[in-house]
Amino acid sequence: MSTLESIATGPSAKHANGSLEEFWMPFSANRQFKAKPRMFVSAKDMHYTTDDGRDVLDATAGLWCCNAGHARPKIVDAVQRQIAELDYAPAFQMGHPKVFQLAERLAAMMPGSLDHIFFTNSGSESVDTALKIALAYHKTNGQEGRTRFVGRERGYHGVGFGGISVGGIGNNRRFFGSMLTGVDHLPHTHDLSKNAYSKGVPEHGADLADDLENIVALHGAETIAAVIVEPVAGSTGVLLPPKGYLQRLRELCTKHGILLIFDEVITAFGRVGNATTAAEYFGVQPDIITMAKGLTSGTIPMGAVAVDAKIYDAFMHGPDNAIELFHGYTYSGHPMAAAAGLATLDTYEEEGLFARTAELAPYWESALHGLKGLPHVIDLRNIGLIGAIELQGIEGKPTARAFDAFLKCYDKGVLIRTTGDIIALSPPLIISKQQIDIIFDTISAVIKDLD
Ligand code: PXG
Ligand code: PLP
Repeated sequence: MSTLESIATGPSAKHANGSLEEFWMPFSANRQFKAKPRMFVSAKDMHYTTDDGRDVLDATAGLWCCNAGHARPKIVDAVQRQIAELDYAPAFQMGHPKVFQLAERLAAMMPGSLDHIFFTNSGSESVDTALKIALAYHKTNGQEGRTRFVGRERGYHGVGFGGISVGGIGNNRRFFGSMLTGVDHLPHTHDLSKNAYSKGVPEHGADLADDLENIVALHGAETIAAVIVEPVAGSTGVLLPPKGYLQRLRELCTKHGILLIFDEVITAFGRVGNATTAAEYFGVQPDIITMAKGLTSGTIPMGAVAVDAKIYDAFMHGPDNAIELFHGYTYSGHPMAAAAGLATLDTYEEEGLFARTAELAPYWESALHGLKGLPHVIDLRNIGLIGAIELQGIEGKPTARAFDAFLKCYDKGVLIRTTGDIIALSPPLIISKQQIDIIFDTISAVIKDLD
């Protein structure tokens, strides 16, 4: 479309920086945004700066990804140097040193024998990669009948066809045909009637894992390749695993020879406590972990899949010149992403940021639970540096009340994220106590002011 034509589509099409029409924004209300845009032009540490020069405190680490904060010097420097030194190296049949260094480093941070790392460019690609590895593993292992997957209601596993198939969000599935076949879903674990206002993991619901037995009874264990769950569901509003639930899932998967995949795209890299992964934090060992986001602190797109040694080893036979896994991306282990990843892991380590999560978590928890009793608030949930405020939706207008809170917080200089009528918070791990106070004081004032 020409500029003149786009201007002719109305005031929503114009902005100081040019036309807004052409860019189809992901997961966004395009027309609402384009009528009243919200633009960030720079970021540093805990803050964004808007195009009208306002500082906005980042209570969401971008989209759960900038765990080290914004424009951190070591990461910026590593990426700047990398692009001048080696911009790209072919990912297939060739290597470059940093991708091996990053895999070695990451494998050492993984729990148990998750000793091998496959690189991708996003969480969605990590999920599809993990599902494909699970299928190929069983086939390689002489159990080619294991082709089914089990996900969970209200699970988010990205937007690839594999991810939406095992995911449990109606809107993310219903427009997109038949997806993967052979998928069942466990019930979600969110139960306000029993667990409202729990601090940390809730008491009730471990038995919901036993539904896996029903699925096994229905199809036979010998048909099921893997179970995939988020240890803490992020996207659908911070749903915590009931005490003992993840352990129970692990026991059942082991009993039935089913691989257990933890999707840690949000929970990895210090988000839930003083641990690299939620698996380590909860002391439950999966067979595969998917990651992305915090791996590079959101700076350069990168995802990773950590797999157990027994899985990797199952592929490593046959002739030396045979490709073992027919899967990979042009940009798997991209030099820029590898450089950013190494510098990010350095930053986490040098600044002790995972320990910082654990140090701040009690303060965060009490600040969050200080909102109890405010109008519309029906639940408060937390773990590590994650928080959720569940609001009663407006009758007949789901999501409207929380979205209004989002706009009002933004106007007051705090970036929050909403999903349905739930406010989800996940600040960079460099946050100070004073900034925690600002976040909850602002949200409290905004909630009191909501319709
Ligand atoms: N798995 C999980 C558990 C995720 O949270 C993905 C996979 C997909 O990652 P990519 O990189 O393909 O987006 C995610 C992503 C939100 C929000 O506000 C959450 C995600 C992405 C964007 C927004 O809750 N999670
Ligand atoms: N489509 C075409 C036509 C391609 O040639 C390729 C890669 O070579 C792809 C899709 C996949 O792209 P990527 O490897 O970046 O996922």
